[in-house]
Amino acid sequence: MAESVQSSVRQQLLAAFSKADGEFVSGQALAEILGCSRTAIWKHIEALRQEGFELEAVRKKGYRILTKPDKVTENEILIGLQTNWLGKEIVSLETTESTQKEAHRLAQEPFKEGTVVIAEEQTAGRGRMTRAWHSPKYTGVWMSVILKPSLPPYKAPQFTLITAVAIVEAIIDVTGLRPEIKWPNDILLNGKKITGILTELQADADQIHSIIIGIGINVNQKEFPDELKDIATSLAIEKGEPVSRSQLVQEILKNIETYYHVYMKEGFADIKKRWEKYALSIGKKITARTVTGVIRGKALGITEEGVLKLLDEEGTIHDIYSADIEIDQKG
Ligand code: BT5
Repeated sequence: MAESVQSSVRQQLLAAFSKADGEFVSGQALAEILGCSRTAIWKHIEALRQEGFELEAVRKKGYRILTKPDKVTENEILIGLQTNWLGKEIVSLETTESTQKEAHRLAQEPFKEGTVVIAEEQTAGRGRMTRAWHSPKYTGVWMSVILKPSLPPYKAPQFTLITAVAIVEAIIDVTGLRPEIKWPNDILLNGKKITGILTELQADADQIHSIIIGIGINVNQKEFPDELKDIATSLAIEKGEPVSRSQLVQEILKNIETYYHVYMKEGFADIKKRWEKYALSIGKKITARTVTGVIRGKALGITEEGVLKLLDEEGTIHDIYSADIEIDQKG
């Protein structure tokens, strides 16, 4: 209890610095905003320094923030977060088995829509169909976003596509790199996977209770284990310098909030257009491996529901709901 009160004071302190936008805030002003003594303020400033924040203290001027540590704790994400509701509630963990698992648990209790679970490390991160997701400490974004749209379950795949667009645009804005989307849930740079998205549901037959979007982004890894080295890359490897994870998370949350509103108000058309602009496979010859078999053909595009349309050599159009796809090099 005492610790959570302390950390909420620190959040208010960070919010005050965020508002000051790099300018000094006097100790007196901070004491008034937070309703505590100047000595208490000093102690909180020290605690933030321990967390890795660089804070300057100048007599008669007060304090100002110089740099944030590259961590993905609640404080790093909240300072500068430009959303109205998404990510205002953050559960940040140093280590966890899987943020999806944690988010599923949270979604069974009363929770605020837009709650985000994020971890510095996952010990049992997962992909689709119980595949493993490699999530080493302090190097990536491993997070789950919980939404509660009032929609039927068949709309859920669209959230993978909304999230993919949100992530691609965030990566472009933060790094200048130009990723591509591989249907349904991969984002690639130079043909290697940088991001995986895992959309899961708690729902009954006609109503979504909650949708849990798992996002894994390789940000600052310098290398990968043998089994991934040919298929995975990180933003830092591609850009040649480290990338701020908290800034990336802030941009992604802002974009998801924006596109979620667009989608709920106007439907899928705008997002579909953007998705197709970034998509790698449309118009190409591909091989789709589904649970029922392998289909080869030309990827025609996606439907309003996010289903992939595939034209095979006999001229039959297939609706692909879920698959792993490979792009034919000759296609
Ligand atoms: C995915 O599955 O791409 C979805 C990954 C979602 C991970 C996030 S992290 C936060 C949240 N919490 C979780 O526990 N999960 C979500 P899929 O399309 O099935 O791809 C899985 C395959 O990608 C694996 O079988 C590997 O081949 C490969 N892979 C594993 N770790 C990777 C990494 N860090 N980078 C690139 N590829 C990886």
